[in-house]
Amino acid sequence: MGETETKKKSAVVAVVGRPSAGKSTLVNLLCGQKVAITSPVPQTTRNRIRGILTTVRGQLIFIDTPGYHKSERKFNLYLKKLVEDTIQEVDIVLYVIDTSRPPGEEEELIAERVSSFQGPLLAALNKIDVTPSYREQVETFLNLRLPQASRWKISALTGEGIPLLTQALFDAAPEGDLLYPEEYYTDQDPDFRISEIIREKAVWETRQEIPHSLYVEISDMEKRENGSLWVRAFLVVERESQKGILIGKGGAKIKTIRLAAEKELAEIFPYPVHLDLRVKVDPKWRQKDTLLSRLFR
Ligand SMILES: Nc1nc2c(ncn2[C@@H]2O[C@H](COP(=O)(O)OP(=O)(O)OP(=O)(O)O)[C@@H](O)[C@H]2O)c(=O)[nH]1
Ligand SMILES: [Mg+2]
Repeated sequence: MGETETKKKSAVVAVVGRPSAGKSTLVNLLCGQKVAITSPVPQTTRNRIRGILTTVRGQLIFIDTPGYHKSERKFNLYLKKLVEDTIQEVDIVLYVIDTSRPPGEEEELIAERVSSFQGPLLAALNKIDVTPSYREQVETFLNLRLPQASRWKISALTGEGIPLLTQALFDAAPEGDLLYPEEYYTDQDPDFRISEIIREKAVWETRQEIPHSLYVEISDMEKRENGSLWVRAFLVVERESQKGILIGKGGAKIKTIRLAAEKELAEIFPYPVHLDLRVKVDPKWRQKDTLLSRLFR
């Protein structure tokens, strides 16, 4: 390496915060690609989703995490543990805090969790495009609880403040080799991505109770002779009434979900994806350890 050539930076960044703070929206924006599904319904993310940004300065690997919040339900304990484990394994923590809501008990909980992190801690004050704003309360909260965190005012919706935040992340990153090939922006398997996009469309089409009661499982995938991919997926809910809502009158709702998912999948994959969606009921799925540990990784 020549003397004038600067060394590459490389870091794994945990993106943490309470439900609906805008973590997934931010990761998508930072990576320039949609890697994580988003929705107005809290607790959308259930996995550790990697989004990768490669620039001339090096590579940042973002780990989007489920919204951190207090709950003793088995389902939520799994999600909480994913966040806690992630913080243990990363170089940098990016704490996303929503300035459109006053910081409350949930923020206290996250602040406590990240306060012991030894590496660089950045706080992204998100949703600065929203009025009324609780930015002052958020600043006071951070002064009190996490004075060591640097502050970055951003909007993951409009993109305001993002270049400065990206620069700060690279500044904080250690020198190192790229962990992924330059063209990668995520490391998700196709079947996981497909199931997530189906889940996102189902969440947007139903809202309220359905999103938390739903998981999507791919049961079959087959490459067809014409080059297209055929996928059968089950949308699993907890009650018969929810099954009815998802299917809709004469199958109208499930058709809307299918078409929306197929449209988005056509933009992601270099071949058409045809979905065969089925709805089934499993009243106890959120109590099953083997299923939860397989689904929430
Ligand atoms: N106005 C505004 N809305 C935002 C901003 N960032 C995110 N949102 C919205 O906030 C909602 C939640 O966004 P997500 O990115 O799904 O939030 P999350 O933190 O990943 O949520 P969980 O996965 O449930 O923990 C969505 O409706 C986003 O469009 C922002 O900067 N400004
Ligand atoms: Mg999310």
